[in-house]
Amino acid sequence: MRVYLGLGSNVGDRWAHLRDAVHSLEGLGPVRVSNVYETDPVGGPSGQGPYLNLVVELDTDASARELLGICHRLESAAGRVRHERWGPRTLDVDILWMEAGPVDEPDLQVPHPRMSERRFVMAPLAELAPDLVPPDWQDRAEGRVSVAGSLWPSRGAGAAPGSPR
Ligand code: A4P
Ligand code: MG
Repeated sequence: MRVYLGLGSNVGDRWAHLRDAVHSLEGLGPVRVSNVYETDPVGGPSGQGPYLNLVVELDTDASARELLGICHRLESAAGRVRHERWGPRTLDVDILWMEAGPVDEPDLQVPHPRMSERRFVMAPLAELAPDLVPPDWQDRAEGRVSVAGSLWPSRGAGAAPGSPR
């Protein structure tokens, strides 16, 4: 089943946090990875640094609950400490959409309820799943984004690379 995860980092070695997380996700099965985008923070305290964001497509039979556990484990592995909502973080991993269908529970909503308002989600998602993005997302979504490169330039298209693995 197709699943899309959104990853973001704006603290520490942002390229390394994203690369390590995607590397772990590859252990679950085949993945497709968008370009990495440099993005302005949306919401949260003023003065936080820019994010790097990307989207990963997984092919997995894991349940939404199992995926949420995986997201939290990846965040812990990156040393994430939660201070405030939308605050700076080494790694955020959100479930964006699941082919298995929607989930609406107090601590888990899929599709992610705010994804279509955010360019940092829509731009990388549009690369992998144009069927999931509204045609007018560029007008509706907020926050500036630009392609920063690819996690593994040798594996696919991408502009300037981050630190090599
Ligand atoms: N949760 C509910 N649904 C989901 C889901 N679909 N995927 C719950 C993952 N988690 C989900 O999240 C709080 C709780 O949301 C989780 O424990 C889970 O039970 P969190 O990661 O601890 O806190 P958060 O990320 O600060 O809150 P939230 O509401 O998830 O934030 P958003 O809306 O995801 O926004 N700007 C840029 N440029 N790039 C970013 O990546 N990220 C955010 C976070 C804000 N601004 C950003 C970025
Ligand atoms: Mg989150």
